[in-house]
Amino acid sequence: MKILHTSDWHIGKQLHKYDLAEDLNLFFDWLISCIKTNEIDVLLVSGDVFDQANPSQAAFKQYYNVLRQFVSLDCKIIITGGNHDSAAVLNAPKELLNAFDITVIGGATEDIADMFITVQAKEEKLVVATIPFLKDRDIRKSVAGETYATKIEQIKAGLQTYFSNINSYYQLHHTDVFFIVMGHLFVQGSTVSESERDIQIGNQAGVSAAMFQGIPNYVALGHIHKPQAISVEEHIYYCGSPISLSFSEKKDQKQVNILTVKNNKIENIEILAIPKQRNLLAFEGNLDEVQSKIVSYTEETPLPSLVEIIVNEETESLERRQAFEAFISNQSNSKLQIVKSRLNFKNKIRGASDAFAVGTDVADVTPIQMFEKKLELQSGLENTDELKAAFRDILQELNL
Ligand SMILES: [Mn+2]
Repeated sequence: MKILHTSDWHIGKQLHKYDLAEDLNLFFDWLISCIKTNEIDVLLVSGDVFDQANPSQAAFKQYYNVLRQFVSLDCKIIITGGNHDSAAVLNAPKELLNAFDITVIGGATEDIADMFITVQAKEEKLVVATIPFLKDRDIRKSVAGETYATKIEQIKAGLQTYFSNINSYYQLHHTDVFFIVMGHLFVQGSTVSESERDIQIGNQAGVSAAMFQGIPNYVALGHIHKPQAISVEEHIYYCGSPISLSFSEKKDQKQVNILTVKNNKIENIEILAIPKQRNLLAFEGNLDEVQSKIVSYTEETPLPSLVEIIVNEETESLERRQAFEAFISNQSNSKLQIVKSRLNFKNKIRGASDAFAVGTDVADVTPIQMFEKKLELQSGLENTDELKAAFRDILQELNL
Protein backbone atom coordinates (compact mmCIF):
# COMPACT_ATOMS: atom_id res chain seq x y z
CA MET A 1 0.00 0.00 0.00
CA LYS A 2 1.24 3.50 -0.83
CA ILE A 3 0.37 6.60 1.15
CA LEU A 4 1.16 10.18 0.11
CA HIS A 5 1.51 12.80 2.86
CA THR A 6 1.04 16.51 2.07
CA SER A 7 -0.16 19.53 4.09
CA ASP A 8 -0.45 23.33 4.25
CA TRP A 9 -1.84 24.03 0.79
CA HIS A 10 -3.11 27.44 1.95
CA ILE A 11 -5.49 27.79 -1.00
CA GLY A 12 -6.23 31.51 -1.47
CA LYS A 13 -2.81 32.63 -0.19
CA GLN A 14 -1.39 35.91 -1.41
CA LEU A 15 2.25 36.83 -0.97
CA HIS A 16 2.25 40.59 -0.35
CA LYS A 17 -0.99 40.82 -2.37
CA TYR A 18 0.40 38.62 -5.17
CA ASP A 19 -1.98 35.70 -5.74
CA LEU A 20 -0.32 32.27 -5.55
CA ALA A 21 -3.21 30.42 -7.23
CA GLU A 22 -1.14 29.58 -10.31
CA ASP A 23 1.59 28.02 -8.17
CA LEU A 24 -1.00 25.78 -6.53
CA ASN A 25 -2.61 24.86 -9.86
CA LEU A 26 0.75 23.64 -11.16
CA PHE A 27 1.28 21.74 -7.90
CA PHE A 28 -2.16 20.10 -8.14
CA ASP A 29 -1.48 18.99 -11.74
CA TRP A 30 1.81 17.52 -10.61
CA LEU A 31 0.18 15.87 -7.55
CA ILE A 32 -2.49 14.17 -9.64
CA SER A 33 0.01 12.74 -12.09
CA CYS A 34 2.18 11.70 -9.13
CA ILE A 35 -0.76 9.80 -7.57
CA LYS A 36 -1.33 8.03 -10.89
CA THR A 37 2.27 7.09 -11.67
CA ASN A 38 3.08 5.99 -8.14
CA GLU A 39 -0.24 4.18 -7.73
CA ILE A 40 -1.00 5.96 -4.46
CA ASP A 41 -3.79 4.32 -2.42
CA VAL A 42 -4.23 6.95 0.29
CA LEU A 43 -3.71 10.72 0.21
CA LEU A 44 -3.31 12.50 3.57
CA VAL A 45 -3.69 16.28 3.78
CA SER A 46 -2.65 17.36 7.29
CA GLY A 47 -4.40 20.69 7.72
CA ASP A 48 -4.36 24.29 6.42
CA VAL A 49 -6.27 23.46 3.26
CA PHE A 50 -7.28 27.12 2.97
CA ASP A 51 -5.34 30.21 3.93
CA GLN A 52 -8.36 31.94 5.44
CA ALA A 53 -11.20 30.79 7.68
CA ASN A 54 -13.61 32.35 5.17
CA PRO A 55 -12.11 31.48 1.79
CA SER A 56 -12.91 33.54 -1.31
CA GLN A 57 -15.11 32.09 -4.05
CA ALA A 58 -12.02 31.68 -6.21
CA ALA A 59 -10.38 29.63 -3.43
CA PHE A 60 -13.45 27.39 -3.13
CA LYS A 61 -13.47 26.90 -6.88
CA GLN A 62 -9.84 25.81 -6.87
CA TYR A 63 -10.49 23.42 -3.95
CA TYR A 64 -13.50 21.76 -5.58
CA ASN A 65 -11.69 21.54 -8.90
CA VAL A 66 -8.87 19.54 -7.38
CA LEU A 67 -11.30 17.33 -5.40
CA ARG A 68 -13.23 16.64 -8.62
CA GLN A 69 -10.01 15.37 -10.20
CA PHE A 70 -9.36 13.14 -7.18
CA VAL A 71 -12.73 11.44 -7.66
CA SER A 72 -11.62 9.69 -10.85
CA LEU A 73 -8.48 8.32 -9.16
CA ASP A 74 -8.58 5.04 -7.26
CA CYS A 75 -7.31 6.74 -4.10
CA LYS A 76 -8.77 7.29 -0.64
CA ILE A 77 -8.58 11.00 0.30
CA ILE A 78 -8.32 12.13 3.94
CA ILE A 79 -8.33 15.86 4.76
CA THR A 80 -8.03 17.44 8.22
CA GLY A 81 -8.46 21.08 9.30
CA GLY A 82 -5.54 23.29 10.34
CA ASN A 83 -5.35 26.47 12.41
CA HIS A 84 -6.07 28.58 9.32
CA ASP A 85 -9.17 26.57 8.44
CA SER A 86 -12.65 27.00 9.82
CA ALA A 87 -13.88 23.58 10.95
CA ALA A 88 -17.43 24.51 9.96
CA VAL A 89 -16.38 25.60 6.45
CA LEU A 90 -14.45 22.37 5.81
CA ASN A 91 -17.23 20.24 7.28
CA ALA A 92 -20.09 21.87 5.34
CA PRO A 93 -19.78 19.57 2.27
CA LYS A 94 -18.64 16.59 4.43
CA GLU A 95 -21.56 14.25 3.60
CA LEU A 96 -21.41 15.02 -0.10
CA LEU A 97 -17.65 14.42 -0.20
CA ASN A 98 -18.09 11.19 1.76
CA ALA A 99 -20.11 9.85 -1.15
CA PHE A 100 -16.96 10.29 -3.28
CA ASP A 101 -14.70 8.51 -0.77
CA ILE A 102 -13.24 11.83 0.43
CA THR A 103 -13.15 12.04 4.23
CA VAL A 104 -13.00 15.48 5.83
CA ILE A 105 -12.41 16.08 9.53
CA GLY A 106 -12.66 19.85 9.96
CA GLY A 107 -12.42 19.97 13.76
CA ALA A 108 -11.92 17.58 16.66
CA THR A 109 -14.99 15.41 17.26
CA GLU A 110 -16.56 14.94 20.69
CA ASP A 111 -15.94 11.20 20.58
CA ILE A 112 -12.38 10.34 19.51
CA ALA A 113 -13.69 7.13 17.93
CA ASP A 114 -15.10 9.28 15.13
CA MET A 115 -11.60 10.32 14.13
CA PHE A 116 -10.37 6.76 13.54
CA ILE A 117 -10.60 5.71 9.89
CA THR A 118 -9.65 2.32 8.55
CA VAL A 119 -8.51 1.79 4.98
CA GLN A 120 -7.87 -1.44 3.13
CA ALA A 121 -5.83 -1.61 -0.09
CA LYS A 122 -3.56 -4.13 -1.78
CA GLU A 123 -4.08 -6.68 1.03
CA GLU A 124 -2.81 -4.22 3.62
CA LYS A 125 -4.87 -2.66 6.37
CA LEU A 126 -4.34 0.77 7.86
CA VAL A 127 -5.91 2.81 10.65
CA VAL A 128 -5.54 6.60 10.63
CA ALA A 129 -6.18 8.87 13.62
CA THR A 130 -7.26 11.99 11.72
CA ILE A 131 -6.47 14.64 14.32
CA PRO A 132 -7.12 18.19 13.08
CA PHE A 133 -5.78 21.34 14.73
CA LEU A 134 -6.85 21.21 18.38
CA LYS A 135 -8.42 24.31 19.84
CA ASP A 136 -7.99 25.47 23.40
CA ARG A 137 -11.37 24.10 24.38
CA ASP A 138 -10.55 20.66 22.92
CA ILE A 139 -7.63 20.20 25.27
CA ARG A 140 -8.08 22.19 28.47
CA LYS A 141 -10.46 23.97 30.75
CA SER A 142 -9.78 27.68 31.12
CA VAL A 143 -9.49 29.06 34.58
CA ALA A 144 -10.27 32.71 35.32
CA GLY A 145 -7.30 34.79 36.42
CA GLU A 146 -4.67 32.22 35.42
CA THR A 147 -1.20 33.41 34.47
CA TYR A 148 0.38 33.15 31.04
CA ALA A 149 2.87 30.51 32.25
CA THR A 150 0.10 28.37 33.76
CA LYS A 151 -1.83 28.56 30.53
CA ILE A 152 1.16 27.33 28.49
CA GLU A 153 1.75 24.48 30.92
CA GLN A 154 -1.90 23.48 30.76
CA ILE A 155 -1.90 23.48 26.97
CA LYS A 156 1.17 21.24 26.89
CA ALA A 157 -0.32 18.86 29.44
CA GLY A 158 -3.64 18.93 27.56
CA LEU A 159 -1.99 17.97 24.26
CA GLN A 160 -0.07 15.17 25.94
CA THR A 161 -3.23 13.73 27.47
CA TYR A 162 -5.09 14.07 24.19
CA PHE A 163 -2.52 12.17 22.14
CA SER A 164 -2.04 9.59 24.86
CA ASN A 165 -5.81 8.94 24.74
CA ILE A 166 -5.52 8.52 20.97
CA ASN A 167 -2.79 5.90 21.48
CA SER A 168 -4.85 4.10 24.15
CA TYR A 169 -7.88 4.00 21.89
CA TYR A 170 -5.75 2.53 19.11
CA GLN A 171 -4.29 -0.12 21.41
CA LEU A 172 -7.71 -1.08 22.68
CA HIS A 173 -9.54 -1.27 19.34
CA HIS A 174 -7.04 -1.60 16.49
CA THR A 175 -3.91 -3.07 17.98
CA ASP A 176 -1.46 -4.61 15.47
CA VAL A 177 -3.01 -2.70 12.57
CA PHE A 178 -0.58 -0.32 10.80
CA PHE A 179 -1.15 3.00 12.58
CA ILE A 180 -0.82 6.57 11.25
CA VAL A 181 -1.48 9.68 13.34
CA MET A 182 -2.21 12.94 11.52
CA GLY A 183 -1.71 16.17 13.47
CA HIS A 184 -1.59 19.92 12.92
CA LEU A 185 0.54 21.38 15.70
CA PHE A 186 3.98 22.61 16.67
CA VAL A 187 6.23 19.79 17.76
CA GLN A 188 9.37 21.05 19.45
CA GLY A 189 12.60 20.73 17.58
CA SER A 190 11.13 21.95 14.31
CA THR A 191 12.43 24.96 12.38
CA VAL A 192 9.78 27.55 11.57
CA SER A 193 9.41 30.18 8.85
CA GLU A 194 7.59 33.54 8.67
CA SER A 195 4.34 32.25 7.27
CA GLU A 196 3.02 29.97 10.02
CA ARG A 197 0.42 31.76 12.04
CA ASP A 198 1.21 31.26 15.69
CA ILE A 199 -0.98 28.71 17.31
CA GLN A 200 -1.78 28.31 20.98
CA ILE A 201 -0.17 31.54 22.18
CA GLY A 202 3.01 31.39 20.23
CA ASN A 203 5.33 28.50 19.80
CA GLN A 204 6.07 28.20 23.49
CA ALA A 205 3.29 25.66 23.67
CA GLY A 206 5.27 23.30 21.41
CA VAL A 207 5.27 19.75 22.66
CA SER A 208 8.03 17.20 22.43
CA ALA A 209 7.95 14.33 19.93
CA ALA A 210 8.11 11.96 22.93
CA MET A 211 4.39 12.72 23.32
CA PHE A 212 3.66 10.14 20.60
CA GLN A 213 5.25 7.45 22.82
CA GLY A 214 6.68 5.68 19.76
CA ILE A 215 3.33 3.99 19.19
CA PRO A 216 2.24 5.24 15.71
CA ASN A 217 4.07 3.66 12.77
CA TYR A 218 4.09 7.08 11.08
CA VAL A 219 3.12 10.59 12.21
CA ALA A 220 1.93 12.84 9.34
CA LEU A 221 2.29 16.41 10.61
CA GLY A 222 1.20 19.75 9.22
CA HIS A 223 1.65 23.37 10.41
CA ILE A 224 5.39 23.89 9.83
CA HIS A 225 6.09 24.93 6.25
CA LYS A 226 9.71 23.83 6.10
CA PRO A 227 9.83 20.10 5.29
CA GLN A 228 11.65 18.16 8.01
CA ALA A 229 11.89 14.93 9.93
CA ILE A 230 11.30 15.40 13.66
CA SER A 231 12.32 11.82 14.35
CA VAL A 232 13.61 9.52 11.60
CA GLU A 233 13.60 6.50 13.96
CA GLU A 234 10.00 7.02 14.95
CA HIS A 235 8.90 8.24 11.50
CA ILE A 236 7.60 11.64 12.60
CA TYR A 237 7.55 14.03 9.65
CA TYR A 238 6.48 17.48 8.55
CA CYS A 239 6.11 17.26 4.76
CA GLY A 240 5.90 21.10 4.63
CA SER A 241 3.88 23.35 2.34
CA PRO A 242 4.02 22.39 -1.37
CA ILE A 243 4.86 25.96 -2.45
CA SER A 244 6.85 28.78 -0.83
CA LEU A 245 4.43 30.94 1.14
CA SER A 246 6.89 33.53 2.43
CA PHE A 247 10.31 34.93 1.54
CA SER A 248 11.84 33.08 4.47
CA GLU A 249 11.03 29.84 2.60
CA LYS A 250 12.89 30.87 -0.55
CA LYS A 251 15.61 28.24 -0.10
CA ASP A 252 13.29 25.36 0.84
CA GLN A 253 13.09 22.39 -1.48
CA LYS A 254 9.40 21.54 -1.23
CA GLN A 255 8.34 17.90 -1.11
CA VAL A 256 5.70 15.27 -0.51
CA ASN A 257 6.40 12.08 1.45
CA ILE A 258 5.47 8.71 -0.02
CA LEU A 259 5.21 5.82 2.35
CA THR A 260 5.26 2.20 1.17
CA VAL A 261 3.69 -0.27 3.60
CA LYS A 262 4.26 -3.98 3.11
CA ASN A 263 3.41 -6.81 5.49
CA ASN A 264 2.21 -4.28 8.05
CA LYS A 265 5.59 -2.51 8.12
CA ILE A 266 7.17 0.54 6.51
CA GLU A 267 9.14 -0.71 3.55
CA ASN A 268 10.27 2.71 2.42
CA ILE A 269 9.75 6.44 2.94
CA GLU A 270 10.42 8.36 -0.25
CA ILE A 271 10.96 12.10 -0.07
CA LEU A 272 9.76 13.28 -3.47
CA ALA A 273 10.83 16.78 -4.55
CA ILE A 274 8.13 19.05 -6.00
CA PRO A 275 9.33 20.86 -9.15
CA LYS A 276 10.05 24.51 -8.47
CA GLN A 277 7.67 26.80 -10.37
CA ARG A 278 9.39 30.09 -9.62
CA ASN A 279 12.15 31.66 -7.55
CA LEU A 280 11.67 33.94 -4.57
CA LEU A 281 14.50 36.46 -4.39
CA ALA A 282 15.68 39.40 -2.33
CA PHE A 283 17.80 42.18 -3.92
CA GLU A 284 19.48 44.71 -1.65
CA GLY A 285 21.76 47.67 -2.37
CA ASN A 286 21.54 51.29 -3.45
CA LEU A 287 19.04 52.20 -6.16
CA ASP A 288 21.52 51.79 -9.04
CA GLU A 289 22.70 48.41 -7.80
CA VAL A 290 19.17 47.05 -7.29
CA GLN A 291 18.10 48.47 -10.63
CA SER A 292 20.91 46.71 -12.49
CA LYS A 293 20.14 43.40 -10.72
CA ILE A 294 16.53 43.67 -11.81
CA VAL A 295 17.34 44.61 -15.41
CA SER A 296 19.94 41.88 -15.87
CA TYR A 297 17.86 39.08 -14.33
CA THR A 298 17.30 36.40 -16.96
CA GLU A 299 16.43 33.14 -15.19
CA GLU A 300 13.60 31.32 -16.91
CA THR A 301 11.04 29.55 -14.64
CA PRO A 302 7.46 28.44 -15.45
CA LEU A 303 6.14 31.41 -13.44
CA PRO A 304 7.88 34.80 -13.03
CA SER A 305 10.19 35.12 -10.02
CA LEU A 306 8.86 37.13 -7.08
CA VAL A 307 11.27 39.73 -5.77
CA GLU A 308 11.63 41.64 -2.55
CA ILE A 309 13.80 44.75 -2.91
CA ILE A 310 15.52 46.71 -0.19
CA VAL A 311 17.06 49.97 -1.35
CA ASN A 312 19.54 51.71 0.96
CA GLU A 313 20.42 55.29 0.06
CA GLU A 314 22.68 57.80 1.80
CA THR A 315 20.77 61.05 2.30
CA GLU A 316 17.06 61.52 2.24
CA SER A 317 15.71 63.60 -0.62
CA LEU A 318 12.48 63.91 -2.50
CA GLU A 319 14.36 63.30 -5.75
CA ARG A 320 15.64 59.88 -4.51
CA ARG A 321 12.21 58.93 -3.28
CA GLN A 322 10.64 59.80 -6.63
CA ALA A 323 13.36 57.93 -8.52
CA PHE A 324 12.64 54.86 -6.36
CA GLU A 325 8.91 55.05 -6.98
CA ALA A 326 9.35 55.61 -10.72
CA PHE A 327 11.69 52.64 -10.94
CA ILE A 328 9.15 50.35 -9.23
CA SER A 329 6.22 51.41 -11.36
CA ASN A 330 8.20 51.23 -14.64
CA GLN A 331 9.83 47.88 -13.96
CA SER A 332 9.40 45.92 -17.20
CA ASN A 333 11.46 42.71 -16.91
CA SER A 334 8.84 40.04 -17.57
CA LYS A 335 10.91 37.34 -15.84
CA LEU A 336 10.11 38.81 -12.45
CA GLN A 337 7.63 40.71 -10.40
CA ILE A 338 8.45 43.05 -7.51
CA VAL A 339 6.05 42.22 -4.69
CA LYS A 340 7.70 43.95 -1.75
CA SER A 341 9.85 47.06 -1.66
CA ARG A 342 11.52 49.20 0.97
CA LEU A 343 13.50 52.39 0.81
CA ASN A 344 15.84 53.24 3.68
CA PHE A 345 17.91 56.40 4.18
CA LYS A 346 21.03 56.52 6.33
CA ASN A 347 20.69 60.23 6.97
CA LYS A 348 17.14 61.33 7.45
CA ILE A 349 15.76 64.83 7.23
CA ARG A 350 15.95 66.38 10.70
CA GLY A 351 13.09 68.13 12.35
CA ALA A 352 10.24 65.84 13.24
CA SER A 353 11.23 62.62 14.96
CA ASP A 354 13.30 60.47 12.60
CA ALA A 355 10.63 57.98 11.76
CA PHE A 356 8.28 60.76 10.75
CA ALA A 357 10.44 62.80 8.39
CA VAL A 358 8.70 64.70 5.60
CA GLY A 359 7.58 62.38 2.85
CA THR A 360 7.87 59.23 4.96
CA ASP A 361 5.71 56.46 3.68
CA VAL A 362 3.52 55.08 6.45
CA ALA A 363 4.60 51.60 5.34
CA ASP A 364 8.13 52.42 6.52
CA VAL A 365 7.01 53.24 10.05
CA THR A 366 6.95 50.30 12.43
CA PRO A 367 3.91 49.79 14.67
CA ILE A 368 6.03 50.48 17.76
CA GLN A 369 7.34 53.76 16.27
CA MET A 370 3.76 54.75 15.55
CA PHE A 371 2.75 53.89 19.11
CA GLU A 372 5.67 55.86 20.57
CA LYS A 373 4.68 58.86 18.47
CA LYS A 374 1.14 58.62 19.78
CA LEU A 375 2.43 58.54 23.37
CA GLU A 376 4.61 61.57 22.66
CA LEU A 377 1.58 63.54 21.47
CA GLN A 378 -0.54 62.45 24.42
CA SER A 379 0.28 64.80 27.29
CA GLY A 380 0.31 63.88 30.96
CA LEU A 381 1.07 60.17 30.64
CA GLU A 382 3.41 58.81 33.31
CA ASN A 383 3.64 55.08 32.80
CA THR A 384 4.77 55.19 29.16
CA ASP A 385 7.40 52.45 29.62
CA GLU A 386 4.77 50.08 30.89
CA LEU A 387 2.46 50.98 28.02
CA LYS A 388 5.25 50.38 25.52
CA ALA A 389 6.01 46.99 27.07
CA ALA A 390 2.33 46.04 26.98
CA PHE A 391 2.11 47.14 23.36
CA ARG A 392 5.15 45.01 22.49
CA ASP A 393 3.47 42.00 24.14
CA ILE A 394 0.37 42.52 22.03
CA LEU A 395 2.44 42.78 18.85
CA GLN A 396 4.24 39.58 19.73
CA GLU A 397 1.03 37.76 20.47
CA LEU A 398 -0.41 38.86 17.15
CA ASN A 399 2.85 37.86 15.49
CA LEU A 400 3.32 41.29 13.91
MN1 LIG B 1 0.11 26.38 7.65
